[in-house]
Amino acid sequence: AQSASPTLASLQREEAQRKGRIVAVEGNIGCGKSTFLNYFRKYNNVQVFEEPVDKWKDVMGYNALDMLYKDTQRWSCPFEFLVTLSLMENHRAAQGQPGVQLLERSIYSTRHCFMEYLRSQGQLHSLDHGILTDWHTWLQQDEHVHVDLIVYLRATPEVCAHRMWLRSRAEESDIPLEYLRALHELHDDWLLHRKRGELPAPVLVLDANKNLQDLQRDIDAASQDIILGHP
Ligand code: TTP
Repeated sequence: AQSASPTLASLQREEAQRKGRIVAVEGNIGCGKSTFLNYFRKYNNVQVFEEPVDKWKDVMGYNALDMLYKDTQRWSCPFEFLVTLSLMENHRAAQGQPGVQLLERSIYSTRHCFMEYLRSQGQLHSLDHGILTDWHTWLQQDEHVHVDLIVYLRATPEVCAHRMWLRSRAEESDIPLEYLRALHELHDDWLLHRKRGELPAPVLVLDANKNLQDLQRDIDAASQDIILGHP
């Protein structure tokens, strides 16, 4: 019977399920990436890969995140290597899985936002930056860093600062607004103005200044894009 034949949408859904789909969630510190990821935990075809910030607070007994903020010049290089390793672990775990894999960040924001900021401030020596960049170039050639979509949670630096203040991560207590402003520009340059070369995937921009309730409406409206991609 006609009603039993599959629709185009259902075929696309099946295809996406079979192949798997990798979505990286990006945006400034405090923009709400964790809240966004938590929202998707209710879907049983979605797996969430969080950034292991807690692990960065205990690396062989050292609080690397705290050391980074206390003496950025000294610790930025090993910290960026640490972040890159953590994110590569997530990339690799997500590849080849059926369903939707939601990644908190990707190695791309480490490179284009954080490493770039640290270099521009002279807090990452140009030799350190060069070696890290070579590593990133090599890693990007690896099939395991494939991403199908980037969701950019775009919030003003002021909103991010307020949310950071609400969550009060001790290590981040002295972060100045200027740092969030600079990171905001770098995310925009990378994802909106495309100043950092070819993007690894299409970008879906969501206005993350909204409160959670309003943002949820946008997320629900965009879920089709996030889960299946454009037909
Ligand atoms: P984020 O990766 O922005 O994670 P978050 O928990 O702040 O995100 P959200 O509030 O949106 O849920 O940053 C975590 C910490 O790690 C933050 O202090 C910035 C730092 N960091 C670096 O210093 N370098 C890096 O390359 C990355 C990815 C993070």
